[in-house]
Amino acid sequence: MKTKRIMLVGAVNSGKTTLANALNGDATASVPKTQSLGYSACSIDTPGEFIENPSYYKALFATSLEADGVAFIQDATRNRSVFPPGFAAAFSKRTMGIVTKIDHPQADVEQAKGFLKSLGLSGAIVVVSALTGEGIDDLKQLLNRD
Ligand SMILES: Nc1nc2c(ncn2[C@@H]2O[C@H](COP(=O)(O)OP(=O)(O)O)[C@@H](O)[C@H]2O)c(=O)[nH]1
Ligand SMILES: [Mg+2]
Repeated sequence: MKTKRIMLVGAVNSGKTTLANALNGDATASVPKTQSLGYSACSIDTPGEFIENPSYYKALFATSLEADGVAFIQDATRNRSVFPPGFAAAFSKRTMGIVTKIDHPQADVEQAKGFLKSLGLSGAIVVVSALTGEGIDDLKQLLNRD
């Protein structure tokens, strides 16, 4: 079976590139600021600017056509969301939520899940830490199911 590829969408510094490295088995790779799309076997990493600036939304919609699904990334340490309510419904692919940085002392996982729920996701919300690896194997299994 072909590896499923998920597009990662989220704010600047939400942990997208670190998560992409973990999913692609390269957890120790350095994390340069993502200025452009990062294509890997399991993921398409997108710049945070694409969700923070509505004039880039069309780039997200176009890129999603090359992915099997779209994952919206919410940093558990942030007390705000950059996603417009209902935004997941604008994509024709399967959508899911991923809460990152759950290892952090300031993480508020329930608040982060609440932000993601307002997106109208078709799929699940999973919680992970790329730092400790918690939830990463579960996420990989979920991504490659059916
Ligand atoms: N504590 C903690 N920090 C993380 C985690 N994932 C990423 N970070 C940190 O968050 C910052 C932004 O990560 P990055 O992957 O570059 O975010 P991006 O801008 O969304 O690609 C970096 O300093 C990472 O080390 C995590 O699971 N736990
Ligand atoms: Mg990045």
